[in-house]
Formats: sequence, structure tokens, C-alpha cells
Amino acid sequence: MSAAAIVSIVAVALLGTSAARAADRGAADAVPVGAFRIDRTEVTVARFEAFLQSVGRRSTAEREGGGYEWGAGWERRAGWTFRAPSGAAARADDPAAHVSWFEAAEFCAWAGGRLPSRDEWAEAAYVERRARPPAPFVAGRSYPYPTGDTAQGANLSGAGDRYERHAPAGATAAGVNGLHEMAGNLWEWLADAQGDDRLTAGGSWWYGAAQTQASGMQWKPARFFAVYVGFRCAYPPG
Ligand SMILES: [Ca+2]
Repeated sequence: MSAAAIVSIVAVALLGTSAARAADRGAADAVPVGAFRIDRTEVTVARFEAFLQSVGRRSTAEREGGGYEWGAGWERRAGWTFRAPSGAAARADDPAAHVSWFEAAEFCAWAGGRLPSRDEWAEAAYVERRARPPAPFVAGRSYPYPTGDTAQGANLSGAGDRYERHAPAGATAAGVNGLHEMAGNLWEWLADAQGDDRLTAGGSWWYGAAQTQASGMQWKPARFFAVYVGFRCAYPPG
């Protein structure tokens, strides 16, 4: 066997590693925070669609005819899926909503990571781990909100922001650790389990500032999928 052939085989083997696959799937835009990395934004429609194509199936909300929105109790909305979160077609860089905890966890494994734990998500959201963060952030400081000292700039309920519903990934200002939309936009599934429930963090465009704080995390049924809930993944250190 020629040296070139051996090099080629080695290259193919390296491309098969989880790190190489994860980079292809967008984990390259993960931010180091302490002993792990975390997605800079919520997982997008484009990434989630690539996952579904790769595993060869439709999302649960697509198969079951639509996700949920709060009205007079939880109401199913026909045709509302990650592709059309509030009925209208999503942009490729919109965050993927109407995703169950199981689908989120499976996506993260496919992308070379996992759902963050409560402690990991909280460290990423509230503790500035960059050595030289841009002003006004200060290295090592803990903040009450993922956006910093206030929730200003987050996509929340009310008229204080530009978005009536979700905002595209990265549309709102970078917060602690340079992460976007840790406060508001979509709730984010975490790994932490309590029976059939899983923890969600960060609040959403439907809630106010209090839900973006660490004390505002909420449990939701793992099988649940709604217009307010998305996720991001954590990865091993780069
Ligand atoms: Ca969020």
C-alpha cells in the first residue's frame, strides 16, 4: 500500500470521529465555559432539519399534526411545527420550537454533545467565564440575568423588545459568556429529570424577566412540545 493510500485511510478514519461529525453539524459554534462548551445560540431550524433528514423521520409535532400553545389551557395548533412555529414558515436561522425533550436529547447526541445540566446551563448563563470579556461584562462575576445586571435586550413578553414572538438565533444582544438568547426567546430543555418531567431554563418570549433568572427554571413533561420551548446543547471541551 502506498503512503498516499495510508494517509487517505487515516484521513477518512479521522473524519469519522465524533468531533469531526459534530463540527459538520454546527457544534463548531460552541462557546467554551469552564469545563465544557455550549451552543452560542438556541438550536436552529436548519440544524434540526439536518438531524431529522439524517435519521430519516419527521418530528413528533409533524407526525401528530401540530404542537401546542397556551389558550384556554394547552391547545393543539394544526400545522405548527419547528418548520412553522406559529403557523408561518420559519427562517432557517429561527430557533427550533415544538421539540420534545427526547428529540432535543437525541439531537444533541447526534451533534456530538448532550443537553446541559442545570448547573452547566446556570454557569453559562450567569457566571462570566471569559478571561477578557467586552464591557460591561467582568471576568468571574455572577449576574442575575443571562443578559447581565438587567434583562434589558432579551426577547420577552410585552413591548420592551422588537419581537412579538420568537427572534432568529443570535438576533438579540450577546450576554454573559457571549451567548445569545439564554434569556427569553425559547425555554431550553435541560438534562435534569424528576419522574417524567424535565427542567427548562431561561423563560421565553411569552414570559417576563423573572423567568430568565436561575430561580425561574420550570419543570415540564418530557413528551411535551410547544411554541415556547427549544434547546441548545453542551459539548466536551474543544
Ligand atoms: Ca432561550
